[in-house]
Amino acid sequence: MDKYLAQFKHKISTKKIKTAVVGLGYVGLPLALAFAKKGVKVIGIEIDKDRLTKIRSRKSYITDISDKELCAGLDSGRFSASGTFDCLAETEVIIICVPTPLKRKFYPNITYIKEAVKSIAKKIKKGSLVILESTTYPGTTNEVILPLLEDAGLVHNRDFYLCFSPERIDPGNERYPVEKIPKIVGGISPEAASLAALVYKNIIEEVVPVTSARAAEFAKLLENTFRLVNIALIDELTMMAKKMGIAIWEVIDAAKTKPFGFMPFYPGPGVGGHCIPKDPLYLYWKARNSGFVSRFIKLASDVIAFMPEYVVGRAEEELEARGIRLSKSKVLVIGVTYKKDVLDLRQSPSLDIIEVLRQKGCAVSYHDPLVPFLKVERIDLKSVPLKKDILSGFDCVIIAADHSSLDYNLILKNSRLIFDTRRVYKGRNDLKVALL
Ligand code: SAJ
Repeated sequence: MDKYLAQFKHKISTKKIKTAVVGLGYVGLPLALAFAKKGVKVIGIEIDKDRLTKIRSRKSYITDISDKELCAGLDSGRFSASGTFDCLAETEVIIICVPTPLKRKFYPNITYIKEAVKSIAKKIKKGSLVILESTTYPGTTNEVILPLLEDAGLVHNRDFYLCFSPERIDPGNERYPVEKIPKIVGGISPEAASLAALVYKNIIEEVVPVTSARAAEFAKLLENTFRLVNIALIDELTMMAKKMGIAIWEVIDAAKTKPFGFMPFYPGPGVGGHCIPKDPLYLYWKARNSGFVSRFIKLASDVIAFMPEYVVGRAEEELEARGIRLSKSKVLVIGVTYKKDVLDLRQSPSLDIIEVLRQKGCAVSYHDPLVPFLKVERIDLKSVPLKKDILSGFDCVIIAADHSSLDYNLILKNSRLIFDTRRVYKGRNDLKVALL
């Protein structure tokens, strides 16, 4: 092993290196603070001025990070935030955690990755390790990032080392903080992979090396495609069971007693978040460009996209059974985030439910303890208070996100009809509670 590499590895293992984390979102900020907590100096590079202001005023904007944890990082002197890439002159590890949205359905948008890499290429300290964490299609690291750095006159395995290591944050899951989630690492070269493995060994108990960046990119997409397809499957079986007059929840509870070869998934109002509805479409796009059309991904994506409409259709059925026309009804949607206890509206099915209800002429309101105001797309609403006289004023209450802080007894006692998409009333056979 050449002398530089040996020295680099020693500096990483003894935490003598400085790390830059590009993008301080739900992935980058917890990662940066995890490094700082373990004694590694980290500079977070964040172009969003609002976020920078919040960090400097010692306020966290990420659900999973408390102000206290943010302040601990800042006060330790090992975490700071910057709005520019100038700090790369003193860092030797650069981890990219920027968003990878869709241009439109089935079309990746890796602009944020490209912009970050172009900025890095201008300021990188020669010999640095660059790691991409953003979820993307297999081949991005080899086919996009490597050429961008080489076009800047940099030579791999000399001026930079390049790796992919997928982020695996599960928002709202306290059982698995960053340090407890095994970390896959795949390099453009074995040297790059070995450096990245050492970087993560400073903060994560288990590092899982694979033989290439492509394998690491694909592993992440396998994980999230697995979830998308299985959630879509249970959503479809829920619609099927309803037609057959069978309660799907009881079926799931029975099936999950099987101690092997089964993993329960639960029907919901649709699939939201920044990952599950989107990441598999990156794989679909790359596969199609490689001459393979994934019917599973396409079908699963279509099934989950239909769920909000299905929910409104079911609510309409329940109202009509009580002699109320949906178009003349008042409906309260409870929970507008994409899943319980996580302040994140991205791709939230609740927003689609509100849209569909409105298109059907409904008077729609919402309540969400995490979201006092809802101003997205064509929605501009204020969360109504959860009070008995307000609840009783609605023809139907749809529970779309089952936040732990909600008073479900108050809702049950004072609502006329509850459409419970999350089975919060498990085991309470109350005529006013309808299920998917
Ligand atoms: N959902 C269902 N039924 C289920 C499970 C989930 O309807 O049985 C819905 C949820 O309500 C939510 C959506 O699917 O709207 C996504 O939920 P999720 O928890 O699977 O996804 P995320 O985006 O919050 O977190 C996921 C991680 N979750 C888990 O592994 C449990 C994981 O897939 C990724 O590590 C992470 O996104 C990521 O960053 O990719």
